[in-house]
Amino acid sequence: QTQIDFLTEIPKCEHHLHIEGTLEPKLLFQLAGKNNITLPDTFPKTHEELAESYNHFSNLQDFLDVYYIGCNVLITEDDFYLLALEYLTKVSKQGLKHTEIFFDPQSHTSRNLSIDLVFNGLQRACQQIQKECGITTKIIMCLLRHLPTDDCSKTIDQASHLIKSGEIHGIGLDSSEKPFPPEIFDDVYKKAKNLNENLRLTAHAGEEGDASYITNALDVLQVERIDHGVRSIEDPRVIERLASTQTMLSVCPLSNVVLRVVKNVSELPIKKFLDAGVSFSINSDDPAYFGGYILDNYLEVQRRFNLSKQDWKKIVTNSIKGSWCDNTRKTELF
Ligand code: ES4
Ligand code: ZN
Repeated sequence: QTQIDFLTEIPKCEHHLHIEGTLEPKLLFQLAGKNNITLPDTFPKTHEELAESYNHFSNLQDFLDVYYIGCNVLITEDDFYLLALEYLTKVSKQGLKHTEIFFDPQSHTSRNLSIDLVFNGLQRACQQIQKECGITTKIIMCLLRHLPTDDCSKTIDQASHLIKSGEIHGIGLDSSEKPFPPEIFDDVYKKAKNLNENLRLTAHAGEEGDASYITNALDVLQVERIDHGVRSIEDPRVIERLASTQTMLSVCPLSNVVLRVVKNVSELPIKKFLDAGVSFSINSDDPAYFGGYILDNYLEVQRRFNLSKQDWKKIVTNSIKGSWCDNTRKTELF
């Protein structure tokens, strides 16, 4: 059995995937044409040039500037449906069993699209793929931390029916991490949680920001998971806390290389997390921009760390445990 077969066959769960980050360059230009969207003059003119430009991001903001331009080509419910269906179809062939999908409503409501239009398109793709391939999904709404908290609060209002019904299963916090620390969003998170006590909470922290961002996300926002979190390794007290509370980190190896958090995947604290008993999952973040989907991220970790079957069993078990599917589904996955 080759390593590719082994890593394809193990039951994988994804917890850190921005659906807008699955917009492949080809589809970006197709949708821009169909929807009559004018791209900036300085934007690459072909999908090949666009894809090539992704090799030259120097940080998170560089990437976000392109990512938000990409968001602008998504207009109709079918655009969101097609986007999600293409992602889910790809990963169904990579042994993905369960995925928790982030979307950024503010990138769309700012262009006068409704949250329902975006959500319905995504949900339709999720329901179809569950029927056809058995992949389970949860949809998580992310707030853009570079926007005023009032705007984030308004977004919670606009999504309140979906939060109350549980169709939006969780809240996350993304976009430029610095200088927007988690504690600014204290009231916004409280307001969301008050709509539904079963609402799950997460936040990006400890990618660009230091370990104190992780501590504040846990203490102030009361999140139960941390997205990225790799800078936890800089503070032994944070490592001890993550391990003792079994708080899962959603680590994104290829993302960290493309956005220059590390020079290559071997610099990530994967072995240190395993040794310290810190729970983490492996994820693709924005696969159309970062050079690979879920399996590519697993393969790169294996290429750099040559983990044992026992290590992989631990990673798979922790990523099932840390998933926000129900216990019946978890039992199926184990
Ligand atoms: C993101 Cl990698 C990353 N970090 C923060 N916000 C994001 N939105 C999409 N990808
Ligand atoms: Zn992310």
